[in-house]
Amino acid sequence: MRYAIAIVMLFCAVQAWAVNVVVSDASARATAPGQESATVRFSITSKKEARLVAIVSPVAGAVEIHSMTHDNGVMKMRAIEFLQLPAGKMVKLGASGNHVMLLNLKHSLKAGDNVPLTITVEFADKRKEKINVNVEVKSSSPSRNEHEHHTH
Ligand SMILES: [Cu+2]
Repeated sequence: MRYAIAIVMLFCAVQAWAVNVVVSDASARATAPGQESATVRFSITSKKEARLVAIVSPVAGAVEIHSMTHDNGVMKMRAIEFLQLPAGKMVKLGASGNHVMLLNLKHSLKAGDNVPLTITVEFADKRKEKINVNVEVKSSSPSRNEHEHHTH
């Protein structure tokens, strides 16, 4: 098993020259029974100026990019159509600030699961690139005060 992972990683390293967009540290928290949404965290770096325009996952009815702003001391979230990716700069999507939500989950996320995510990025010349990502589901830690969803 460990050997197989090493081969996959080597393969990725060899392929890296052809890739314009790199996504790393993709993770989500295990969901509680009945929980219909989950936040996905990842870091994304595009070599060229681009926009993150779409995300899909087979486990979610919809995936949204959310931005969070402070408005007179009140935290507000809204879905945004795209996220700007400056050339060469790592953009982090976490539990606060800009984040990605899996909505209408088709089944609960269990620790140890891998959830596929397909991220579409559009470059200035309108060319698009799709990046397939495996999101690692980690056990939820109730001790940490995290951004849980919430009604919009
Ligand atoms: Cu949200």
